[in-house]
Amino acid sequence: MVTVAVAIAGSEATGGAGAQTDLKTFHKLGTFGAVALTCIVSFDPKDNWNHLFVPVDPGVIRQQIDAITAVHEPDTVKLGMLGTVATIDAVAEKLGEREWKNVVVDPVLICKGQQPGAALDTDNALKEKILPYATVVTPNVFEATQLSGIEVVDLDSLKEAAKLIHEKLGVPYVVAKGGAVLPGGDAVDVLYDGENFTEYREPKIGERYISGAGCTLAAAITAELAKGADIHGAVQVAKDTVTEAIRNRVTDLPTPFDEVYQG
Ligand code: PXL
Repeated sequence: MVTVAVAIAGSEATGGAGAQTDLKTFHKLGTFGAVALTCIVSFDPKDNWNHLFVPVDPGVIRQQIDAITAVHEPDTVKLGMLGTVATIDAVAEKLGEREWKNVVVDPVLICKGQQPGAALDTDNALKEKILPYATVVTPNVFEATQLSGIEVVDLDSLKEAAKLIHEKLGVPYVVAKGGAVLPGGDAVDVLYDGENFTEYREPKIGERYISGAGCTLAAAITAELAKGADIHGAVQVAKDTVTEAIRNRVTDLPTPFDEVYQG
């Protein structure tokens, strides 16, 4: 029988990040992907590739989730960009209506181009209404700093932040991504499972920012959990998958970033 993996995520039109990348990653790892779109992001070629952001009507988000759950009865979902408090409310309501075995939350905080004033509200709503449903959360350095309240500057503080997020916000598994941001030759991500830390490291690749790496990692964890992997195995496969997608990245774009490719 086919294994279904669900993403509740935003569209990033150029195909590097968001729902497009979630689907490619689900497919790559042998799962059947379904998506409920939360918002539509267009990088603006006339404005330094800033993000143009349009939320999907909360009623339409509910309808999409209802369709997916009625057709597939999935038990594993990834949450990507939500973007507004109204979206968070709709998604939280739907998450609460049925049992999910694995809820992987990529806590994408506000993106460029949204109203800065909305950031705090969205962050707080994510913490209060979405993270209680999370079984896994995958913050990057910036998000780990925001969620833990301590500034992440190196591997030790990344680990400390992961532990604090587990303890303060009650998320069973925290995958804190140092990625290419922290000092050192390796891109190091850390899993805190409530007792132990596991490090996943690979040599850093290239010099440019790569769009879609975080989405790929969280989507790959989701696909593996949907197939029945345990969390340590899922994060290892996800690290391998994102490293390969970075190696195969799309380069020579007019943007100041490259884009991951899972092909
Ligand atoms: O990579 C984070 C991300 C997630 N979701 C959407 C995005 C982005 C970044 O551009 O546009 C829809």
